Amino acid sequence: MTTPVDIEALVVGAGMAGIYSTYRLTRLGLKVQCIDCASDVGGTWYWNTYPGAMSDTESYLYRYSWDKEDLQTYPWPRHYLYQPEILEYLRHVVAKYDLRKHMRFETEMQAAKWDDESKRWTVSCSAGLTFRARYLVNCLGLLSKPNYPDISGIDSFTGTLVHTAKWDHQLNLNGKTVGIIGNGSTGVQVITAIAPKVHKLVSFQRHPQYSVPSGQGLIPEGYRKGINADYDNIWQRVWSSSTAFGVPEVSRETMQASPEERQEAFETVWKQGNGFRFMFSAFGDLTTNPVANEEACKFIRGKIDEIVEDPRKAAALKPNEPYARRPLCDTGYYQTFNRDNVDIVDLRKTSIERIAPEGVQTADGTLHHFDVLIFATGFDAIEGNYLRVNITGRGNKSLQDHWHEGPTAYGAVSCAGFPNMFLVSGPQGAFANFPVVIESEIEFLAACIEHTEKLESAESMEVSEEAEKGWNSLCDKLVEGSLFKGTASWIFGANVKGRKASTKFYFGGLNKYRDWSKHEISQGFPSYHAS
Ligand code: NA7
Repeated sequence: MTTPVDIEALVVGAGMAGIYSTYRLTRLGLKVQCIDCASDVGGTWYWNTYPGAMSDTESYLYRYSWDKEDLQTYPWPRHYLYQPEILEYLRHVVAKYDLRKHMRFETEMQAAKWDDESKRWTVSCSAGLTFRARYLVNCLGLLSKPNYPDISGIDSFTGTLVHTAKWDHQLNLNGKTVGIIGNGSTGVQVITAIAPKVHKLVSFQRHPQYSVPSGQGLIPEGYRKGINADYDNIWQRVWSSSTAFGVPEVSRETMQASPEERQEAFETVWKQGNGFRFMFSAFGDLTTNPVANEEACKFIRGKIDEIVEDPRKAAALKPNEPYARRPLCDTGYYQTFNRDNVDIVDLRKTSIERIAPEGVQTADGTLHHFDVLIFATGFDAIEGNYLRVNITGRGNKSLQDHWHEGPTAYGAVSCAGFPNMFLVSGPQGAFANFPVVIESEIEFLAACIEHTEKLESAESMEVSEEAEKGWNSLCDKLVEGSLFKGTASWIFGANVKGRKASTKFYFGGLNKYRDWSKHEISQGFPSYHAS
């Protein structure tokens, strides 16, 4: 081991969370080092460079809230941002605040160990580098460890195989025969983007998705002016909302409306665009009342029938489970299947048997030949990134051990037995618009660090086991009655083989999360003890 470099705070990850953490902690006067295994800033938006990659949060909210001047001036031409635009924005913030001097790239945290005597974390990184820090702020990302499907024969494929989270920019799809496995947020974007380029595209679809139009397009004249003039109110509304997506959250019950009113209400939000608007702005009970939920499902299935001309493709695209996965929106996904060069294999009817050297072999005996196979199969979300690093807290307890029943964290930021360690976008954070969630968590941890810095006879803060267990029970309780719970997806860890499903989000809403945070801060962190 090389001689450790002494710093005050180590921020691991230079994505949206790592950038803001570095900004906040340097503003507290701490000596901060931020590291990332990538060769530049960006996190999610550094890695996810597949065709069509974009945010489904409206541009005016997919940014930091704390720089008013930047909010008013930084350009965004369309309602939604594409990946290169987000990456450019993040680079711009890093440059504007001169944060790069605190950052080191191609440096991966491999192990972190707490020493209770010196009250320091020793963090060993790639290239033999070691840091000794009072605070360890993990901004490892919610969705960063790619998940590969558990299908036999993957290595035998002789064409080009690519995961969307590790896109190969040398890959030219023009005129190619392409198969894609996965039709979540990512798959829907890729399919829509590449269909016009490729010779043939086949989507292998296990669960169809309910998707609504995003409303993407250039912003009309005067739109930006209106947003700029109202930004203060906009943020106030976002912070006091549950989902923080800037859409109205209504309480009207679906079944109280007449069939005509229902149709009209769904039609209005469909036309306005945005997945969260469709789910929360027409009626307030789509995620809790199965009867109401089925009304939304019927509406979207009706749209699929209207849009998709080939009845076989339309039948394949229509989901029959509740509308209770992450709400998707798109820029013409269902329409894409009207193209002659785009087809769909309904894996509810025939499963994938294996990947063969030539392509994909399905159980009905068909061998689908491909030049390129794309995996849009998602991520080992939330804990996936943590469990590959050896993090050891007080009394030699590993984070793996601590999370053997599933990942938990008090307020989504602290684990008992891991003093002065914080997580951002770790387990049990608010299920809401992520930039806003990230900021809210960082505001909390920065306040906790500031508090610790002022302690006279102690150097560390550690959350109590009781508080962490209480938060976990609260998360379990809050998800009761939500239709999300019954639908297998990454949101509960059900997408990764061998991973125990658990409650990985706080479904109380961002507003309640922020109330909790304000209360804990104003009371002097009663759930923590100093030592
Ligand atoms: P998701 O939402 O986890 O989607 C992964 C997709 O891959 C989904 O359609 C899965 O089908 C499919 N999948 C995974 N394994 C297989 C196998 N073995 N066979 C067939 N299909 C498979 O990941 P995304 O990257 O799209 O989105 C993640 C988040 O990023 C998203 O929610 C946004 O927050 C941003 P399934 O539905 O499990 O049947």
